[in-house]
Amino acid sequence: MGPLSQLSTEPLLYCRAQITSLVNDIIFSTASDIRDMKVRGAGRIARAGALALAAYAEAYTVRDLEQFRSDIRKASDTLLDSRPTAVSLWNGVHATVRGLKDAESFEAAREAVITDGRRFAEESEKAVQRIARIGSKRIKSGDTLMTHCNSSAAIGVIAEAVRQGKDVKVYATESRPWRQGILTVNDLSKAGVDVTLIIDSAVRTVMSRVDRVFVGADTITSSGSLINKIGTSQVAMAARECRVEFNVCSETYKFSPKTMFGDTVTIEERNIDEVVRPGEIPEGVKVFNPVFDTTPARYIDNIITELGIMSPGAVYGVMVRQLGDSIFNLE
Ligand code: RUB
Repeated sequence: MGPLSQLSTEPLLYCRAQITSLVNDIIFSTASDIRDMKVRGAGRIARAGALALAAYAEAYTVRDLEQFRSDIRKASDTLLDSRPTAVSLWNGVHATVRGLKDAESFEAAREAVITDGRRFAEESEKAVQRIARIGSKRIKSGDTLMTHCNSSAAIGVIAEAVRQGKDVKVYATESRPWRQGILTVNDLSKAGVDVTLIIDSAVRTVMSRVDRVFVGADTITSSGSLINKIGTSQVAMAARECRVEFNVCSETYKFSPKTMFGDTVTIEERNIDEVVRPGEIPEGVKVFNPVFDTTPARYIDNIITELGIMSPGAVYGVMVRQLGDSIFNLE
């Protein structure tokens, strides 16, 4: 390559590098927003992942199918590495890239990622709205409810019941250490709900006044167990002891098909700075900060999904039906 061609291609290479780094920024900034919990909640992170891949595909300029496939795979892995527990992100990313394999041209592959990413996000929003309509029917005027953490699906159900004119009271847990309960009381208060904030250790005391619990889901396993914000299982056990109905509000993209084949759900552990300030405890004292826990299926009365209300025992059948033939490619 002579000096002339070097002169003419260098600016082009420079521009291409700039564009590539801008395109990669879409993925890196979404992954870091999810990791730092600027975007949080299982539904929101799934939509953010799907829309980031769609935006990445839209901005992608190298018109080479194999290169595109490989870069989308890397982008997907970067997003999936951001938080490990919510299967919604995995399902959202896989729903977005599913057309890549059979696409015969770069244009077709890019179009598939853009369309499927946007479709996933739209359907996810619709599922949350449908759950609100279905779940609200479980609530009677005069009910006292409890919710834990900050779940848009659970809040949607309660807000819809109040919108229909039902008179309900809600206890919302603080949800240490991130205190998502503060978001919840703000959300519910904006929706006109009579809401009381309680500290997490008040759950057992308050449960005797509660008629129904509504929580969200990060992941539901093939055996119908729930993985959700740490403390959910204690809420469920207290509810069972007091004979209080325990409802999980979960879009079906929070069902984990991987658990059918023996995969276990990784429970995220976060930095100890979220629990104690530097210097607050003696050196050598350990801090354990798991941010999700597992509620066994036997503590769950209803799983409220966009397909309807089901028992934990029905989850396996729904997974098989939804996956169809693709079930054989999962193991
Ligand atoms: C949020 C949490 C929520 C579920 C469901 O944890 O556990 O209950 O994600 O939320 P974090 P949604 O704040 O650590 O992400 O119904 O909004 O999907």
